[in-house]
Amino acid sequence: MEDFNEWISYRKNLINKELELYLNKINNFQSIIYDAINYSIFAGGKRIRPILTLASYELFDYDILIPMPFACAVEMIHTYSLIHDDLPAMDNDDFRRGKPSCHKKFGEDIAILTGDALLNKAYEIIFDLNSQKNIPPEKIIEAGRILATASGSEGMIGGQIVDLHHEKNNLEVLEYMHLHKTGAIINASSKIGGILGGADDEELGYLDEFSRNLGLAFQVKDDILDVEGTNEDIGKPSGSDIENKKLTYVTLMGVEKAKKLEKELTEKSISSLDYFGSNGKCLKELAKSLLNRKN
Ligand code: GRG
Repeated sequence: MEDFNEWISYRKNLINKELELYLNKINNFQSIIYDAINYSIFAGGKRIRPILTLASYELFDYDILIPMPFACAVEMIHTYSLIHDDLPAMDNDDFRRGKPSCHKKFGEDIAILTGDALLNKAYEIIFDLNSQKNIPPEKIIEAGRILATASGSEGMIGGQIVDLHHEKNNLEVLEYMHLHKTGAIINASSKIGGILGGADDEELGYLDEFSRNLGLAFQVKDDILDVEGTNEDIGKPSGSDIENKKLTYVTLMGVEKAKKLEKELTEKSISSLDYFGSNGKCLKELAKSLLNRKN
């Protein structure tokens, strides 16, 4: 769909330009941190989460520069989580986004600090009230709180702990882990867009439902891509989940059932947007496009 591809690339380019501005290299004694930050941020991510923030905001208003600081903050936190996830103490992955992972390129010490720096930069941007004059401070605080909770021990970090330290042998634990590890930031990305756009409780409820199911569908697809994707497309060796004896939707239920589940979750997520009428068209297209993604 030509229009939709243009819609996506326009937003992706804008996000990349803003990220460049925020992460501009400073030539000082610690300048290596900017090399590592830029290496990881611009390694070729799809920018799904910041696009979700912008698209959720667009249900209510057209000016996507208003939620942009939050969209960039979400991508910074996502990239920090990938850098830390790749470390030897966690998933020990040598490749990310088709390139050597941050610690392979810069060493573990710099990779840890790069993740930490991105996490802190995200909140520095959000709470720079001078650059966010068009948003009432109470909305900035509410959206910031949602991002912090989603990133923390009851969100993404909680899911990562379950992944590393809890026995995963059934669908209930698997779903809990992914709703937190992958789903929490996807959920927050969408709700933040809604909050900044002025969504009421009912509208936020629909965005919550939409992005919860989308986050799970996204993870099921990730598991399918691990067995069906090419190394080139997914940017790392395929089949690593099976090799590492990981419990995934595919290893638990087989690839065909996993595909059926992904489709059902995507349809469910799309139907939560019916409430928004024709305003929900682009967000629905975004959900559909994730069903067909190759990486
Ligand atoms: C280390 C604090 C900490 C958390 C790690 C999110 C996470 C928690 C780890 C990522 C592990 C992983 C590969 C999960 C599968 C789903 C996922 C988040 C994939 C990567 O997201 P994409 O596909 O990546 O949006 P790009 O590179 O396009 O941004």
